[in-house]
Amino acid sequence: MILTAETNTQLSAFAQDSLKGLSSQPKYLLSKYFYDAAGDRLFQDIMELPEYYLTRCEDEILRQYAGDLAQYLGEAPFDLIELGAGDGLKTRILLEQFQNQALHFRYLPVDISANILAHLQETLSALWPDLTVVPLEGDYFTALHQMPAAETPRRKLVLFLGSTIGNMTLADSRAFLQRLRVELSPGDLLLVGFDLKKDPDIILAAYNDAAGVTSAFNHNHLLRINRELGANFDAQTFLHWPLYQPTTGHTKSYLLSTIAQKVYIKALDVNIDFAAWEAIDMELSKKFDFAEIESLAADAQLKVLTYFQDQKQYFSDVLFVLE
Ligand code: AVI
Repeated sequence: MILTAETNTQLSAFAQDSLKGLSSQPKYLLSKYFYDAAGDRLFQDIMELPEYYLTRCEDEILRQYAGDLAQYLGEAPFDLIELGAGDGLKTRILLEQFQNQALHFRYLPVDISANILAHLQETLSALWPDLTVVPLEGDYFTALHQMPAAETPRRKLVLFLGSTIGNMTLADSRAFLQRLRVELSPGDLLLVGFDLKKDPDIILAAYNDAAGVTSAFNHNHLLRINRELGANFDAQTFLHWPLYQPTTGHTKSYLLSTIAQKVYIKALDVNIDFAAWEAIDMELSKKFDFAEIESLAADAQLKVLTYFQDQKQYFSDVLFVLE
């Protein structure tokens, strides 16, 4: 039987997207599905890797410039909204600084995972019992719409950290910023983490670590299809193959089927044929230059206020204001 996503409305979004991607030419899987419980743990491990400079650079930036950021906010109350808050680890640096300066704000972490939000709220209220935390569960834009109003209108500072914007195509990040802009008012601020173009060896190593954690992270996507959709992928027959393209700044991850094989997916009742060395496109992690960032800002009618950078100038948290 030939199944298509359109004729199988009872299938989960994960099943439909897996089917669509694995039936396409070339094959692809959506990187948003990396993050099941095992994927979350592997990503935590990635962030600790010596080669994965991104997290350390952003930590350094937030530590160094949290005080400068606070100066842009002034005395008036504001809402600190974080898109994709996760465990909120990096944001703790900002929360601490803002608390120490006795700024008046609510923290509104947005995440798709109710579990992560509950955990985050618990940790933060143990640390700072007086901090108002308003967790917003769901996708970014739905959550922003559901945001409970404060007693008086106040400025927003929206955080979109960790180079998550690099997991979108340039066209998608343009559309994302334009859509986000509609949710903001003049004077609102946006802080976005961009990984910058740099020596390709440094970039490639971050996605091809010696311990093989990034490879396991990619393989876990196939294992998730096994677990949740009853497939029989033999992950070891798929080779992790990252590439960096210096003109576009595209860091791509592929899994290559090292042999010709058929994989059966029970929940879909389909066989997927792989030719020897056929690739699955797994992920885009785009690296930016300043001209691209300026052009994204101009298209969303945002103005760059400042580029906060780490000492090595590998990464930038860019502060935008809506004019
Ligand atoms: C979540 N995201 C910003 C990571 C990145 O660098 O693109 C995901 C990742 N993939 C492999 N290593 C890390």
